[in-house]
Amino acid sequence: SYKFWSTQPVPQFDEEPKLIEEGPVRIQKVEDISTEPIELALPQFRWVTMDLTDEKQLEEVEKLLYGHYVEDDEAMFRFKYSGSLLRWSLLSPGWRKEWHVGIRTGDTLCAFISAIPTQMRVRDKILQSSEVNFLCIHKKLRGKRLAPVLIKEITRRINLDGIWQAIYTGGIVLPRPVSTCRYYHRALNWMKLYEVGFSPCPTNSTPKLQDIRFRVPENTSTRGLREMEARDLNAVQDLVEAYLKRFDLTPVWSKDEVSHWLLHNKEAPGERVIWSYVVEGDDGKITDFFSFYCLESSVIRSKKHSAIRAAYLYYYASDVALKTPDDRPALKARLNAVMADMLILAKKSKFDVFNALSLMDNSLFLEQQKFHPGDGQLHYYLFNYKANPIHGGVNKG
Ligand code: YNC
Ligand code: MG
Repeated sequence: SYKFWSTQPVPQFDEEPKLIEEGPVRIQKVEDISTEPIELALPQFRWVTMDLTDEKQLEEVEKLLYGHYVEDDEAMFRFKYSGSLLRWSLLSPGWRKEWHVGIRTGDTLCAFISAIPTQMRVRDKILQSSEVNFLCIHKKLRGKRLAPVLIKEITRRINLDGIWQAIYTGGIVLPRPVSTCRYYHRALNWMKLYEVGFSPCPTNSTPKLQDIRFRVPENTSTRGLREMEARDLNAVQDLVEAYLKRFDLTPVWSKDEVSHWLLHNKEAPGERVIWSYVVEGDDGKITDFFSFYCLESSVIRSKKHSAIRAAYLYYYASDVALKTPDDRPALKARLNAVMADMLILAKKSKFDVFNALSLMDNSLFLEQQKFHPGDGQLHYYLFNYKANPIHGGVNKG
């Protein structure tokens, strides 16, 4: 019953789920891709390419998402992407203006979809690919089959650049997830999360006790822990690359990308996006790395609070996994030590909650660090690539 998705080069639910040879679903040539935009059925609509280096246009996208982007099932919270977070997400190395696609009615931006180029590794194959995100349609234009039009238009623009694969994620089930993760939440400001209706109070506890339960120490305890700096780029790239080899679906980053995605740019305008830390051994070697980014959520109806400040676990790595690859207890102990410090640092930076997904090695520390599973799931999808199911190993913003 997926009228649109059943026509697309993605595995369908009725197809045999047994082990398959991995590869593209269909092969095309750039010459065969139309140079004309997909037709917009309604005459008052027109395609626009958004220039996100222009502050005014960036603000228009910010405003559309602010009012109309992803909400939880009960419509209590809505993702609130800041201008600087959008700049980080969409102006990454190699970004293309044509992949920032809008629809206007009159002067008003009423729909958006975007992609960025990325190399991705699926098991042993490296693919030139794209990452599609920020599909958003104004609430008044929902249910009009505009989403398939946006998806077909961005596919066309990506194909014209000779790229045939994409990765994307979503909370809804479509044909057919390659991986599914659960969201976990770790309260840092439990009382506020309680007041906005995010954290319920268990019947055998009281708000006061809950607040105490989620307190973190004042100071970190890992020796050699400090903020990542530009001089750490090579070491962090090597460590993260080696660590990610252990997973089946990962990005493959150039030095520029490592810098863009992981290094806090003090000169960048607007609110801070990324926090990255390293552990430097006594010999000067970088042994561990972790990072998180800031994504606020609007609280849709609360008198007291307008937004929740959430940290999302991003990439991390530890050389314990490389030096003693089979020693899970050693890795578990190390990750728990650094992640406990990460929570302290996030608390110091005024985050209300720390979010993480059930991927990479997160199962080794989520429960011990008092993360609790939420109701949200995140499905990962590959466009025009069949792959066997993947358990853990992706991470994205
Ligand atoms: C979704 N999230 O199933 P069928 S995530 C993909 N991703 O098609 P209409 C989606 N498809 O079932 P509405 C989707 N949500 O008939 C719905 N669909 O086959 C499919 N929400 O279209 C749906 N942002 O226009 C159905 O639906 C068809 O008006 C119905 O619009 C949907 O960014 C939406 O959650 C999501 O703004 C735009 O509800 C709207 O309801 C909205 O009648 C709030 O559409 C915000 C929200 C989605 C966040 C994200 C990733 C998007 C990935 C898109 C797929 C990319 C494929 C790869 C392309 C490049 C290929 C290369 C190379
Ligand atoms: Mg629609």
